[in-house]
Order: sequence, then C-alpha cells, then structure tokens
Amino acid sequence: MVKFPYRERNDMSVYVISDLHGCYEEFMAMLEKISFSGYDELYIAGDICDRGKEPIRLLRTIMEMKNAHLIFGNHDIWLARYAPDLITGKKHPSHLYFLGNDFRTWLYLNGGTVTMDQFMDQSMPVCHDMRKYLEDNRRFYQELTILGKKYLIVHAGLGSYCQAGIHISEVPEYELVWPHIGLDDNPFEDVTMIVGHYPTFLYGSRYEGKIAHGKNLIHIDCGCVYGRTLGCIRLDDLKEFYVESTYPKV
Ligand SMILES: [Mn+2]
Repeated sequence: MVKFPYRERNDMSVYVISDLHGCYEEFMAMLEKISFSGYDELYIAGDICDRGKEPIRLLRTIMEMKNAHLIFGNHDIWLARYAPDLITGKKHPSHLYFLGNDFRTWLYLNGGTVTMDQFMDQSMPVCHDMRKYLEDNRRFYQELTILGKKYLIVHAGLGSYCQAGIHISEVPEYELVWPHIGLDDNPFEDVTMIVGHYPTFLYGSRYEGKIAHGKNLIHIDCGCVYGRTLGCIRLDDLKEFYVESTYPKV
C-alpha cells in the first residue's frame, strides 16, 4: 500500500496574483518569497502576457505548474484568439497581413508585439501546447471558500453588471475583463472580490505599489510592468507580499 507522502509543511495556502504581463523575473522572485510549494495553490487573476519582457517564458512556466490556475484577463483573450493565426503565420507569414484591426490594436496599442514575436520563436509543438493550454483553461472567474470566508476572483470586476442580486455566471465575458471599476464596486455583501486589471496607483498616490482595499473588494494589480511592485495576497490570512519591479516607472 502506498503511503501518503510526507508533507513539507503541515498546512497549505492559497495565493492570488494578477497582471504579470511578462514580468518573469518578478514572478519567480515572488514564488521564492512566499516559499511556494507543491502543497499550495496559486490563482492568477489574468493578464500573463503583453507589455513586459518575457511573456512566453512566463506562460510556459505557468503551464508547467500544476497548482497554478489561470483566470482569463483581456490580454489572455487576445493571445488565445490569435494563437491559431500565429501558428498559421509561422508557415505562411502573409496570413498575418489579413488579420483585422483588433489584431493590430493588440499588437501596437496593448503591448502584444513582444508576445507575438516570442510566440513565433517557439517550436511548432510548443506553439500548439500554448494554444491548447489557453483553450483548455479559458475561464473567467473562480469562487472559493477559505476558512469559511467566501471569495470571488475575477480579472476586472463586474463592470456595469455591478448590482444587487446578480450572479457572476450572468455577466458577459467582456464585462469581467475590460471595465475599470471603482475602489468599492462590489455588489456582494458576503463575498470578497479580488480583482486586478487596473493598477492601484491609478486610484490615488496613497496606493502606489500597494494592494488596495475597498469595500469587500481587494485590488491586487500593483503595476509591476509600470515600475511599481508585484503584489500577491494569501487568502488564508490576507497577508500581502511584494516584490520590487525591475521596470522603469511610467
Ligand atoms: Mn487587464
């Protein structure tokens, strides 16, 4: 009979991070900082790729982590949408010229070029693995109960569907990943929402590089790719962890 393996630690923890945007170095430093182990769980509240230096190295690392769970952000939607075209483009480069305005918006206005270039540099099997990972992991929210407390993790919030009585399953994908919400925009009395997408320094200088707490609402995008910090929160005790960004402040 197989014995249950010894545990490295006698507890497991749940962490949430978001808006990694290709910040591979900071992500690895964070895993080190929180002593992330095979017994912990990590939820990534969207936006692995674009803007930063190493989006594809970061994506491939996350794909290898069985206890890391992606919740889609707007940038993950873009890569998932265009991965099949990029694969076609590896064989037939002219294919990419016929893609429309949304493709160009991703590349030139939202930092997608670095992602596209690094994606195209991977071998064909790796490209297919990435495409499949994004297909298989396409989801937009996660509900969790930790020590009796309810949490809802979603990239941007509920957008214009932020109203009493709503259930997250009724909210269209677009509203979950795009809107910039207010500090307190959570309609739920008994659920703490955890969101990224809108860097906290934009809520005011007192949130510079810090996780921002609204009413039952925790904003964890600390603007790493904009030269602030990478933030991470542990849901068991709401302890916050920070890694300094290596990017210039913009
Ligand atoms: Mn976003």
